[in-house]
Amino acid sequence: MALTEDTYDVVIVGAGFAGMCALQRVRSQGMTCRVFEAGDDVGGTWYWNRYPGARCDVEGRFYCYSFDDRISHDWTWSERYPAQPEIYDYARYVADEFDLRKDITFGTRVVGARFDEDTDSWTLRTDGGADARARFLLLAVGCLSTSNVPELPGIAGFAGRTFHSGQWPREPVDFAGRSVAVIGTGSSGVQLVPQLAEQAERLYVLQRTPSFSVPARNRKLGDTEQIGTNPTVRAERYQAPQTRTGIVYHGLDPRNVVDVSAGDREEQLRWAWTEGGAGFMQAFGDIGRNEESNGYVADFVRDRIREYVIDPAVAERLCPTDYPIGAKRICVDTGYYETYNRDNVELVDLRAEPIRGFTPDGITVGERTLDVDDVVFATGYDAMTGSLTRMGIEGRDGLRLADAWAAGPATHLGLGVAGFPNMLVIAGPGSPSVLVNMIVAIEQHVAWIGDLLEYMRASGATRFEVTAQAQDSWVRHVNEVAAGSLLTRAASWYVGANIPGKPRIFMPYAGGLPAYTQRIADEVAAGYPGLVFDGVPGAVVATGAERT
Ligand code: N01
Repeated sequence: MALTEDTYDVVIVGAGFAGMCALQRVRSQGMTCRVFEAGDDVGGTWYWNRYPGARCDVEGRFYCYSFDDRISHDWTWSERYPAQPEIYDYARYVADEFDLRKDITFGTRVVGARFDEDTDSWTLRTDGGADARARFLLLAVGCLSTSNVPELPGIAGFAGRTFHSGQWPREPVDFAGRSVAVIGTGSSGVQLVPQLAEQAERLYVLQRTPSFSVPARNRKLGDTEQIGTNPTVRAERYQAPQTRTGIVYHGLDPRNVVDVSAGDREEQLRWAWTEGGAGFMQAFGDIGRNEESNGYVADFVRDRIREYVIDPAVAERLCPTDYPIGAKRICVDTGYYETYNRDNVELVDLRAEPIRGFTPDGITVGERTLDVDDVVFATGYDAMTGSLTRMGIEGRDGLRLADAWAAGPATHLGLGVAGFPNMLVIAGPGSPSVLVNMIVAIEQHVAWIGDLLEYMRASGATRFEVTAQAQDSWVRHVNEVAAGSLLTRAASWYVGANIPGKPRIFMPYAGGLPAYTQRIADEVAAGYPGLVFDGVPGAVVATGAERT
């Protein structure tokens, strides 16, 4: 039974970058809004991921809002790739500038949401008892927010400390003099390993699948390289949404790798490697599409690994060989491969020595037990759907989102879900989200959603719902686009392969921002043909055709 049940126009779940942006937008439209956030502060990913080395792999000048000049022009990034504390500070700065906290309930998790057909509204249950009702439900829970901690035998009996990269303690953790195991070598592990190697007495890196990683080439930024001081930097931030990834890169060669000479290929890849960062994957036009081209680039990176790592056997174990480069999210590192040249670091190849279980003092791999004081899980997330399907969302006729998505997520344009009226997902499955600059993706969705709510206010509609036909058609398109790339060729979290039992569906939209932007603009221009408003198809309203 609810202690209180307040009523709002909009309830937003999550106060990360998506939730904050959405709150500011709906407020500016004169709507009442309440945000529920499980953490004690704003920031989302950048609130939770406080692990040593946590850093953005998008340059700061692109990793900031553009919807209001104040919060982009007045902010200064100290480094090319800002570290977690600075991004968290930025989130707090934005919250202060717009006085966002007064509409956010912190330390409160939404544990149920039910659509009421009689009132066209959602009723939310929270673990704090502060329940709420709202016409619209906006889900801003993040794509990588439900941590994956594998169920390994004996873990409950392990006497040491355990951590997950995405639930890092707020107070600093001291690893000095300790024997530490890191499990996982994705983006989080690749960032953690060099830092932990500096602190710990002994570091074991437990690798199941090696990652391709590109050096970040991080550096300090000067006063003249900021959005507020440099017109070129500013112009590029505003140009970013028109690019494929939401980031402006320079010096890219639009030609296909297979169409250039070996000399030109080497020169361009060396240049991109020296530039550093994820832009390496854009060095040529077809790295993500053509297997042969991709192979050349993967060979180039494997050669760099062999250069960096002194022990040839270790270097070979660090070389990915069974998936195309980029099919798992490319990692961006500072000193990752070089760390394996340290005497206190050992790479444990779990393919040769699988984890058999935990003892009170360590981890048994293959035929030996590693004595460890601390275990750091860098084992990733139940990505894109985990936080949504665990929230107890029930749409029309009691349909549970977890059931509706049992065979994989299905959305219309990555925004709405058939059977779940008045509910919108920000940067959810079926949208570019994790494949592009997340801030650009978020701002785009928030603007589209704001326009939809305004359209409904103007037309007096109280309910919208995605049609099953529009959703099926979008899901087909998302799958077709993914099949035309190499992205489906790895057992990645993009396809849910990291979570036992999760359906293998490629979840984000791989067509790039321009195609997606055009598609969602077309939907608006055509009067929302994929939606039904108060029982009337949007296309009928738009064309003025007779209502039946
Ligand atoms: O997680 P991951 P992440 N036994 O899923 C291994 C973003 N991000 O937190 O590949 C042993 O990529 C797993 O092995 P395998 C970014 O989008 C960004 O690192 O499944 N190992 C893998 O090595 C990124 O892609 C930034 O065989 C197990 C690792 O754990 C996403 O978040 C920084 C295992 C998980 O890698 C997720 O990255 C950090 C098991 N049972 C994160 N289960 C930046 O901006 C899993 N693994 C830089």
